[in-house]
Amino acid sequence: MAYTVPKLTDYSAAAMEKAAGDLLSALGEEAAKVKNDSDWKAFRDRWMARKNGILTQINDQWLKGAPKEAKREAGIRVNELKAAVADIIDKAEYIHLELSTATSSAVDITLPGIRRPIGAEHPVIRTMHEIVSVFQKLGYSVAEGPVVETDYYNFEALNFPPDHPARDTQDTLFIAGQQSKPQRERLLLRTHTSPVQIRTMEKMRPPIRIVIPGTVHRNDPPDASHSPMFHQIEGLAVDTNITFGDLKGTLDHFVKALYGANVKTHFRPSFFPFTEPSAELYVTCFICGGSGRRGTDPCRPCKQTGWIEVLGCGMVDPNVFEFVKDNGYDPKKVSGFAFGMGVDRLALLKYGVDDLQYFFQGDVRFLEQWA
Ligand code: 2NL
Repeated sequence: MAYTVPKLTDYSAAAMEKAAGDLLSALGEEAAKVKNDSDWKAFRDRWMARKNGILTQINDQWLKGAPKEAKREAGIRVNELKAAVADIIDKAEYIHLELSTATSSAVDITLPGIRRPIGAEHPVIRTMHEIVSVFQKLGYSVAEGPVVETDYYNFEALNFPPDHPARDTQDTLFIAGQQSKPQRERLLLRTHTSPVQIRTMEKMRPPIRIVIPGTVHRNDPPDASHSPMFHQIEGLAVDTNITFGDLKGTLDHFVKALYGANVKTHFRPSFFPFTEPSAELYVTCFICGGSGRRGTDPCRPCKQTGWIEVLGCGMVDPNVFEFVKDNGYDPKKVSGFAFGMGVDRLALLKYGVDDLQYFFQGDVRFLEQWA
């Protein structure tokens, strides 16, 4: 006989347990009898139909009919039961769909398997791998380090003065409840991957060549060009007699490997607390080819200048080496260059995406374009 929802008069734990057990075993038996599409539809409607389906009935009869003092307990149990029923029906649907793709209920072993969509590398991670691999071919090692850092590694050892505006909570995300600690021990989300370079210099004596990819955080509200989390790659080369010429040659090679041998580069003076001198590296705009125009329209990515900023760089400030001097980094004996770039921004430019937020929303319609 077909299962019908019984009226509950006894709301004790044991009685509810039995009622739930009876319902689930009836559900299992009926699910096993589904043979074809019309069985499936009848089965689904009998259990799930909003109007008078069995799920609706248990809600109306068991829950709404419960005496006041049993309501809370009955609510919890009915919810658990509804979740279990929905889960079994989901599984039954999956099995039904798999079987109905065959011509009969017997498994046809000559049919191809069920094709599952394969994932694709995320465009930001793909750009990150491309950049890292250019440096690996030059002999650089890859290092990673913690995202939660101390003020010491994120700011102090990088020659940021104590009152530098980057240390403000407007710019940096701090871990709460650290006020009683000395400033250098306070925890924060790293705002760049440079702390890993300090950590690496503490562990490894010169000469070194490293690149550090990773996520970083800033206290910025999300918009088309900002995100509180983004990706950075920094690099560092330290040896005896490293010069600004080495920096220029290395980074010129890097952008040609990434954008093609035809691009031209130029360096403009800049400032960073941790390098002296400092520069920004520009390449001829790969959208307009350097003309600043696209047909009769102005070129937007380069703001009509014909040049696009790719990264910041410079010669490591001797004050930074002072913090790791005891591990062989005496600024009188070694020198080095360093650079840093925002991967997300480079990925936006590379793929012509006009809103950074697409990278972080996880919408498959966007991401499958890289599959
Ligand atoms: C940018 C600029 C830069 C560095 C990062 C660095 C690290 C150490 C010492 C010296 Cl340990 N410098 N990193 C140097 C120059 C620029 O990043 O615009 N990043 C997105």
